[in-house]
Amino acid sequence: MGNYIFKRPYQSIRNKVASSQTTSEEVFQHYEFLRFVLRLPILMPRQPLRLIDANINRASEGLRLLEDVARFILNDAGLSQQLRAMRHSLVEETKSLCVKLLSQRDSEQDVGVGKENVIAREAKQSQQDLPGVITANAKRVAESLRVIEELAKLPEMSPVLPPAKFEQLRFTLYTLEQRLTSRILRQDKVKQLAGLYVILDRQALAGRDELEIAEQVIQGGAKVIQLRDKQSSKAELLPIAQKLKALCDKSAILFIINDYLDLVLAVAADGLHIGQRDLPLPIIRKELPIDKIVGCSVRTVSQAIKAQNEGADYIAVGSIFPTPTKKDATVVGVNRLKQIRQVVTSPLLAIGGINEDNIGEVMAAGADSVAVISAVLSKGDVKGAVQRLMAKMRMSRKEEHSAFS
Ligand code: TZP
Ligand code: MG
Repeated sequence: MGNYIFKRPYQSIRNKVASSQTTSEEVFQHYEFLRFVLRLPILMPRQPLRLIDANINRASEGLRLLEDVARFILNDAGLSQQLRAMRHSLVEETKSLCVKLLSQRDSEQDVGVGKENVIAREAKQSQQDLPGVITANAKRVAESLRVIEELAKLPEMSPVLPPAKFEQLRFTLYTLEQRLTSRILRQDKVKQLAGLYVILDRQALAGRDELEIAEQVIQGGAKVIQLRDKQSSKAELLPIAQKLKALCDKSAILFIINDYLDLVLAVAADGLHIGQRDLPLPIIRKELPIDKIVGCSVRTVSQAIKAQNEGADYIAVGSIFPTPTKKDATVVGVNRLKQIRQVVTSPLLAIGGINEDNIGEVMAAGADSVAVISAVLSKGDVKGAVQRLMAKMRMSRKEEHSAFS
């Protein structure tokens, strides 16, 4: 019978309970009758309140951790804002119970304090890395929300604690956990984009061996290689992509494929590069494993904002200068890069007509990195060309402004 909180006006019920074998359900019904007649407050069971209090605390602690990962590690304003909104709505939904919950808190008597249970042990084991920490905390939040949801279904609870709200929060969490984990899994790859990005355009290679040139590019110190071919069949490209992938893996270089989602999947490349006429980014995201990066080419400020909102891992802005490599490319100029830099926080890659003479200007305009074809592939000394471009890029990079840092 100690299950329910009795106040002085309910003394008669208390006496009745003490002197008979009345069940708690009967007590609850008596009380509900009196409550209706005397306009008394809703009777709250004591133990569920204690459980709800503990689980609200657990859920909001876990949410805070996820929010901080999004904010301080990923610098992702959108994601951290969504997690903060979730935490606030948890507080909002339970606000009316705040005093009652605090009254039932009895941390000193908590038999679970200081004891490591199986879940905690498993969580610790999986927390060796950041994705593990995220998974463990998201699980903790989901479990707590589920507990609150189940308790909210008790007849005496549901009027003040709508169970559907907690179910909704749980499903929002599942989506945010997936976004957070996939961002974390791609973060290291995105960081590598800070190095020079060399596009192995097979037409620009003009019959030279892709693998030999790729080796020189890697020796020069480039950090990303993209395979681009606007003419060959995918059947022709597949073995080339496989060899390049193996070489890049061996050298810890990122391997990106232009245009072809299916080739990325077939060779397990690190990512895909798309333009404005390729499949939309949200469709591509659904098809690619969550650890693959996607880059998107843009010409305008609105295209850049859209690419960022749709979750592009990097945005290629170009063509910055006129280029013989892509004669039909719209030349957008360095100013366009500056405009995009002002509104977009995603890593920006400048592309189009960039060489040793203008790379400094492009970096100063806000590029995080640079992608080149002819500045490397038109040179006899490929390795030397990469080294010189990288040296100039390093010189002009202002670390504190880099989206990769
Ligand atoms: N997209 C915009 S310009 C361009 C592409 C693929 C060509 C870049 O080649 P280059 O030789 O570095 O100007
Ligand atoms: Mg394309």
